[in-house]
Amino acid sequence: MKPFKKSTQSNIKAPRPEIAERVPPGQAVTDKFPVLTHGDIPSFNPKTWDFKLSGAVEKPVTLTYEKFMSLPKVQVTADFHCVTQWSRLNNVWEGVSISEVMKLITLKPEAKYVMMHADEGYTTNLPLKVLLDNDVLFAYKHDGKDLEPAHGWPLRLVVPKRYAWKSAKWVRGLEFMDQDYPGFWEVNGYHNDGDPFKEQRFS
Ligand SMILES: Nc1nc2c(c(=O)[nH]1)N[C@H]1C(S)=C(S)[C@@H](COP(=O)(O)O)O[C@H]1N2
Ligand SMILES: [Mo]
Repeated sequence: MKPFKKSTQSNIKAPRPEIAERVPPGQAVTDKFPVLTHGDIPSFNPKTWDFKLSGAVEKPVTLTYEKFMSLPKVQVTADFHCVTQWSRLNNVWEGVSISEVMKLITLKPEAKYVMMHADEGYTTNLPLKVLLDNDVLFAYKHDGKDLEPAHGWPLRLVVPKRYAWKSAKWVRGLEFMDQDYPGFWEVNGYHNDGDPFKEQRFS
Protein backbone atom coordinates (compact mmCIF):
# COMPACT_ATOMS: atom_id res chain seq x y z
CA MET A 1 0.00 0.00 0.00
CA LYS A 2 1.31 3.40 -0.95
CA PRO A 3 1.80 5.69 2.02
CA PHE A 4 0.31 9.16 1.85
CA LYS A 5 2.58 12.14 1.98
CA LYS A 6 2.50 14.11 5.18
CA SER A 7 -0.23 16.67 5.36
CA THR A 8 1.74 19.64 4.13
CA GLN A 9 0.61 19.38 0.50
CA SER A 10 -0.29 22.64 -1.15
CA ASN A 11 -3.04 21.14 -3.35
CA ILE A 12 -5.40 20.93 -0.37
CA LYS A 13 -7.47 24.08 0.01
CA ALA A 14 -7.78 25.46 3.49
CA PRO A 15 -11.34 24.93 4.71
CA ARG A 16 -13.48 27.91 5.74
CA PRO A 17 -12.66 28.97 9.32
CA GLU A 18 -16.09 27.96 10.65
CA ILE A 19 -15.56 24.35 9.63
CA ALA A 20 -11.77 24.21 9.94
CA GLU A 21 -11.75 22.47 13.31
CA ARG A 22 -14.04 19.78 11.93
CA VAL A 23 -11.66 18.86 9.12
CA PRO A 24 -8.93 16.46 10.28
CA PRO A 25 -5.32 17.03 9.22
CA GLY A 26 -4.50 16.03 5.65
CA GLN A 27 -8.17 15.90 4.55
CA ALA A 28 -9.91 17.89 1.79
CA VAL A 29 -13.62 18.64 1.96
CA THR A 30 -15.81 17.39 -0.89
CA ASP A 31 -19.53 17.81 -1.57
CA LYS A 32 -19.50 14.66 -3.67
CA PHE A 33 -20.06 11.27 -2.17
CA PRO A 34 -17.31 9.08 -3.62
CA VAL A 35 -17.68 5.30 -3.54
CA LEU A 36 -14.85 3.30 -2.00
CA THR A 37 -15.39 -0.44 -2.24
CA HIS A 38 -13.03 -3.37 -2.31
CA GLY A 39 -14.68 -5.91 -4.58
CA ASP A 40 -18.21 -6.19 -5.91
CA ILE A 41 -21.51 -4.77 -4.72
CA PRO A 42 -23.29 -7.71 -3.05
CA SER A 43 -26.83 -8.64 -4.11
CA PHE A 44 -29.61 -8.16 -1.59
CA ASN A 45 -32.52 -10.49 -0.98
CA PRO A 46 -34.81 -9.36 1.87
CA LYS A 47 -36.06 -12.94 2.29
CA THR A 48 -32.64 -14.39 3.06
CA TRP A 49 -30.90 -11.34 4.57
CA ASP A 50 -30.20 -11.63 8.27
CA PHE A 51 -28.28 -9.83 10.96
CA LYS A 52 -26.39 -11.79 13.59
CA LEU A 53 -25.28 -10.78 17.08
CA SER A 54 -22.80 -13.43 18.18
CA GLY A 55 -19.68 -14.23 20.16
CA ALA A 56 -19.39 -13.15 23.81
CA VAL A 57 -23.16 -12.80 24.35
CA GLU A 58 -25.43 -14.75 26.72
CA LYS A 59 -27.63 -15.83 23.80
CA PRO A 60 -26.83 -15.19 20.12
CA VAL A 61 -29.56 -13.43 18.15
CA THR A 62 -30.41 -13.53 14.44
CA LEU A 63 -32.71 -10.81 13.10
CA THR A 64 -34.66 -10.97 9.85
CA TYR A 65 -34.74 -7.93 7.58
CA GLU A 66 -38.33 -7.24 8.62
CA LYS A 67 -37.40 -7.37 12.31
CA PHE A 68 -34.37 -5.13 11.85
CA MET A 69 -36.44 -2.58 9.95
CA SER A 70 -39.06 -2.57 12.72
CA LEU A 71 -36.53 -1.27 15.27
CA PRO A 72 -36.91 2.40 16.30
CA LYS A 73 -35.19 4.94 14.02
CA VAL A 74 -32.78 7.74 14.71
CA GLN A 75 -31.25 10.50 12.65
CA VAL A 76 -27.60 11.44 13.09
CA THR A 77 -25.85 14.32 11.33
CA ALA A 78 -22.15 13.61 11.13
CA ASP A 79 -18.95 14.21 9.18
CA PHE A 80 -17.40 11.33 7.24
CA HIS A 81 -13.64 11.03 6.76
CA CYS A 82 -12.07 8.64 4.26
CA VAL A 83 -8.43 7.66 4.70
CA THR A 84 -7.89 8.50 1.00
CA GLN A 85 -8.07 12.15 2.15
CA TRP A 86 -11.62 13.29 1.43
CA SER A 87 -14.10 14.41 4.05
CA ARG A 88 -17.82 14.92 3.49
CA LEU A 89 -19.43 17.10 6.14
CA ASN A 90 -23.01 17.16 7.47
CA ASN A 91 -24.17 13.76 6.28
CA VAL A 92 -27.69 13.06 7.51
CA TRP A 93 -27.88 9.38 8.30
CA GLU A 94 -31.08 7.60 9.25
CA GLY A 95 -31.27 4.13 10.71
CA VAL A 96 -31.05 2.21 13.97
CA SER A 97 -28.73 3.37 16.75
CA ILE A 98 -26.20 0.97 18.23
CA SER A 99 -27.89 1.38 21.64
CA GLU A 100 -31.15 0.04 20.19
CA VAL A 101 -29.37 -3.03 18.81
CA MET A 102 -27.57 -3.61 22.12
CA LYS A 103 -30.95 -3.89 23.89
CA LEU A 104 -31.47 -7.19 22.05
CA ILE A 105 -28.55 -8.96 23.75
CA THR A 106 -26.79 -9.38 27.07
CA LEU A 107 -23.03 -9.18 26.76
CA LYS A 108 -20.78 -11.53 28.63
CA PRO A 109 -18.36 -9.65 30.92
CA GLU A 110 -15.36 -10.56 28.74
CA ALA A 111 -16.77 -8.74 25.69
CA LYS A 112 -14.27 -5.93 25.06
CA TYR A 113 -13.88 -5.82 21.26
CA VAL A 114 -16.18 -6.21 18.26
CA MET A 115 -15.71 -7.55 14.76
CA MET A 116 -18.11 -6.14 12.19
CA HIS A 117 -19.04 -8.71 9.56
CA ALA A 118 -20.29 -7.66 6.14
CA ASP A 119 -21.18 -9.37 2.88
CA GLU A 120 -18.34 -10.69 0.73
CA GLY A 121 -16.24 -11.37 3.84
CA TYR A 122 -15.45 -7.70 4.60
CA THR A 123 -14.61 -7.23 8.27
CA THR A 124 -13.44 -4.40 10.49
CA ASN A 125 -12.71 -4.28 14.22
CA LEU A 126 -13.40 -1.78 16.99
CA PRO A 127 -13.08 -1.64 20.75
CA LEU A 128 -16.54 -2.07 22.28
CA LYS A 129 -16.48 1.39 23.84
CA VAL A 130 -15.86 3.02 20.46
CA LEU A 131 -18.76 1.12 18.88
CA LEU A 132 -21.07 2.15 21.73
CA ASP A 133 -20.62 5.89 21.11
CA ASN A 134 -23.93 7.72 20.82
CA ASP A 135 -23.35 8.81 17.20
CA VAL A 136 -22.91 5.23 15.92
CA LEU A 137 -25.77 3.77 13.90
CA PHE A 138 -26.79 1.22 11.30
CA ALA A 139 -27.95 3.43 8.46
CA TYR A 140 -30.34 2.77 5.59
CA LYS A 141 -30.82 6.38 4.50
CA HIS A 142 -28.39 9.13 3.62
CA ASP A 143 -29.43 12.75 3.10
CA GLY A 144 -33.10 11.77 3.01
CA LYS A 145 -32.82 9.02 0.40
CA ASP A 146 -32.42 5.26 0.62
CA LEU A 147 -28.73 4.33 0.51
CA GLU A 148 -27.48 3.62 -2.99
CA PRO A 149 -26.40 -0.02 -3.41
CA ALA A 150 -22.80 1.18 -3.82
CA HIS A 151 -22.98 2.99 -0.47
CA GLY A 152 -24.14 -0.09 1.41
CA TRP A 153 -27.84 -0.75 0.78
CA PRO A 154 -29.68 -2.24 2.58
CA LEU A 155 -27.63 -1.46 5.70
CA ARG A 156 -24.30 0.02 6.65
CA LEU A 157 -22.58 0.83 9.87
CA VAL A 158 -21.62 4.48 10.46
CA VAL A 159 -18.85 5.28 12.96
CA PRO A 160 -18.31 9.04 12.53
CA LYS A 161 -15.28 9.32 14.84
CA ARG A 162 -13.18 6.82 12.87
CA TYR A 163 -11.91 6.76 9.29
CA ALA A 164 -14.67 5.49 7.03
CA TRP A 165 -13.22 2.02 6.43
CA LYS A 166 -14.59 1.23 9.92
CA SER A 167 -18.10 2.08 8.62
CA ALA A 168 -18.82 -1.34 7.12
CA LYS A 169 -21.21 -1.29 4.16
CA TRP A 170 -23.60 -4.24 3.67
CA VAL A 171 -23.14 -5.06 7.34
CA ARG A 172 -24.59 -8.41 8.44
CA GLY A 173 -23.57 -8.78 12.03
CA LEU A 174 -21.47 -8.05 15.08
CA GLU A 175 -19.23 -10.55 16.81
CA PHE A 176 -18.31 -9.63 20.38
CA MET A 177 -14.82 -10.73 21.38
CA ASP A 178 -12.63 -10.91 24.47
CA GLN A 179 -9.52 -10.01 22.45
CA ASP A 180 -8.85 -7.64 19.59
CA TYR A 181 -8.42 -9.12 16.11
CA PRO A 182 -7.69 -7.07 12.98
CA GLY A 183 -10.29 -6.79 10.22
CA PHE A 184 -9.76 -6.69 6.46
CA TRP A 185 -8.00 -3.32 6.06
CA GLU A 186 -6.37 -3.57 9.47
CA VAL A 187 -4.62 -6.74 8.24
CA ASN A 188 -3.70 -4.95 5.02
CA GLY A 189 -1.77 -2.07 6.55
CA TYR A 190 -4.38 0.35 7.86
CA HIS A 191 -4.10 1.52 11.45
CA ASN A 192 -5.91 -0.51 14.08
CA ASP A 193 -7.62 2.53 15.65
CA GLY A 194 -8.13 4.88 12.69
CA ASP A 195 -8.84 8.14 14.51
CA PRO A 196 -8.78 10.82 11.77
CA PHE A 197 -7.90 13.64 14.17
CA LYS A 198 -4.80 11.70 15.20
CA GLU A 199 -4.11 10.88 11.53
CA GLN A 200 -3.97 7.18 12.33
CA ARG A 201 -3.94 6.07 8.69
CA PHE A 202 -1.42 3.26 8.53
CA SER A 203 0.10 0.81 10.97
N1 LIG B 1 -18.34 -3.97 3.11
C1 LIG B 1 -17.51 -2.94 2.84
N2 LIG B 1 -17.60 -1.85 3.59
C2 LIG B 1 -16.78 -0.81 3.35
C3 LIG B 1 -15.83 -0.85 2.32
C4 LIG B 1 -15.77 -2.02 1.53
O1 LIG B 1 -14.94 -2.15 0.61
N3 LIG B 1 -16.63 -3.05 1.82
N4 LIG B 1 -14.99 0.23 2.11
C5 LIG B 1 -14.76 1.10 3.27
C6 LIG B 1 -14.05 2.30 2.92
S1 LIG B 1 -12.38 2.15 2.64
C7 LIG B 1 -14.65 3.53 2.93
S2 LIG B 1 -13.78 4.95 2.70
C8 LIG B 1 -16.12 3.65 3.09
C9 LIG B 1 -16.65 4.38 1.89
O2 LIG B 1 -18.04 4.48 1.95
P1 LIG B 1 -18.77 5.02 0.66
O3 LIG B 1 -18.37 4.14 -0.49
O4 LIG B 1 -20.21 4.97 0.99
O5 LIG B 1 -18.27 6.43 0.47
O6 LIG B 1 -16.76 2.38 3.20
C10 LIG B 1 -16.07 1.45 3.96
N5 LIG B 1 -16.90 0.30 4.14
MO1 LIG C 1 -11.58 4.37 2.69
